[in-house]
Amino acid sequence: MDSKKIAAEKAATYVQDGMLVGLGTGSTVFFATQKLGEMVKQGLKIRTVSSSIQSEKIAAELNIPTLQFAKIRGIDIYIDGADEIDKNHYLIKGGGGALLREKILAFNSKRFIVIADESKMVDTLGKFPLPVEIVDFALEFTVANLRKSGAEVKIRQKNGSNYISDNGNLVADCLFNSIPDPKSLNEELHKIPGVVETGIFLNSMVSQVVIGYKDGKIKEMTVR
Ligand code: A5P
Repeated sequence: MDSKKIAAEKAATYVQDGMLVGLGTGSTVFFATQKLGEMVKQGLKIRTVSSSIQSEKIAAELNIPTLQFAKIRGIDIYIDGADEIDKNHYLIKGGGGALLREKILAFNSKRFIVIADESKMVDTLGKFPLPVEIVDFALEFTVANLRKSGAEVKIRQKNGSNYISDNGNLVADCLFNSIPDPKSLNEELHKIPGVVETGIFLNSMVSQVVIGYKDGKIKEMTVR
């Protein structure tokens, strides 16, 4: 059984008629979007806003109504994956490069449901390199300051060039190995001029975590 699919389809059951739904980015939320596509076909009335151009395209192909990001004021439910989830439900996100839009959606949603397979659960964040969106024109200054914070920094590449986010920025993948205090690190990184957003998502943004297991079981944790 696909553990990502199990978690994603469970999250889709929380979507109801009339909701404005935030759709994340990645291979886990892909299954939730597919499920919502089936539900829309059967008559579910929702509107969606996506955390990436890629996700918006997938939703549109499934005939799920999509809205422009800039026009949205509030979201009922936001469904998205994560790269790591620690025991206190802090997250690393942005492996797919969509962290800025993802954080705006998570922050502005009544309910944020994180979906993942069991491999994403960790005691302490940091083995997954933390994605940090940075401005292009101050690249060297910003990378030097990220290194001072203790990270091994690599500028994300795609097809032999720097990866450019949907917002026209670069992504610095910062390997810390261990992030025992995600809240403090997030504050420290935000003090660096040139940092647009970090992939640390505070647990105060998370409503619920749904984990899918290989044996078909689901674990749901209510965070707030
Ligand atoms: C996208 O930028 C990310 O935050 C994803 O939500 C995260 O990388 C999880 O992706 P998968 O569901 O593909 O593991």
